Amino acid sequence: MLEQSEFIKSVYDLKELPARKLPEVILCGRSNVGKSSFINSLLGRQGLAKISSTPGKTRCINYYLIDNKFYLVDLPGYGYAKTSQKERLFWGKLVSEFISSSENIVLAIHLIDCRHKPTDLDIQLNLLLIQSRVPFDVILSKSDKLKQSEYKPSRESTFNNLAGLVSPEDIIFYSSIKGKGKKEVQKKFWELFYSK
Ligand SMILES: Nc1nc2c(ncn2[C@@H]2O[C@H](COP(=O)(O)OP(=O)(O)OP(=O)(O)O)[C@@H](O)[C@H]2O)c(=O)[nH]1
Ligand SMILES: [Mg+2]
Repeated sequence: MLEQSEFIKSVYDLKELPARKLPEVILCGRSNVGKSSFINSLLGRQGLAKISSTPGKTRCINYYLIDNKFYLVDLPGYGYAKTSQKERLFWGKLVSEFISSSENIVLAIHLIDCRHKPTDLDIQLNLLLIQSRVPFDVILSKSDKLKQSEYKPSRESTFNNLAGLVSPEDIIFYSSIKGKGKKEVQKKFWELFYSK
């Protein structure tokens, strides 16, 4: 499981989506929240998805083929203040059109930094996923930055600010550095793609 991973292509225009249709798991969330790091740590392949300390690194939709079964799709992050208005609009449009029009998304992983409460753009994304009837999981990233006592408040503030979640306990904490949460995420992939 999650053994073979291969970069397929970068997409800047929805007309360029891969011709081969497969189920997709998409990674979405604010710029710098750790989407690309999540992909690398989950696959155990540092450097597969590009990471940088400069936010806004992922500027296009990147497709990775996993075990010849499904695509992991790294989406551009939103909400980086220094990005020009024109570029922000371009990415916002690309991501929202992608989510609302895709018929292949089986799961959206919405990453939120565990130290911050969901932003307005997180709330917009949450509503877009619900409207588009895309199943989603909320994962709190960078959990290595939290003290034990901060887990419960972090989970509750996320739960209280987003719609469509059944219980705060459904929210997973993840750390790309420590590997926390990896087993729980692997279990989800197992159930989606490998157990049948
Ligand atoms: N402490 C800590 N830092 C992390 C973790 N995951 C990512 N980072 C750091 O956060 C920064 C952004 O990570 P990326 O994976 O590039 O974030 P992204 O969401 O892909 O960003 P964009 O491509 O701009 O949308 C980098 O400096 C990472 O090293 C984590 O689990 N813990
Ligand atoms: Mg990225």
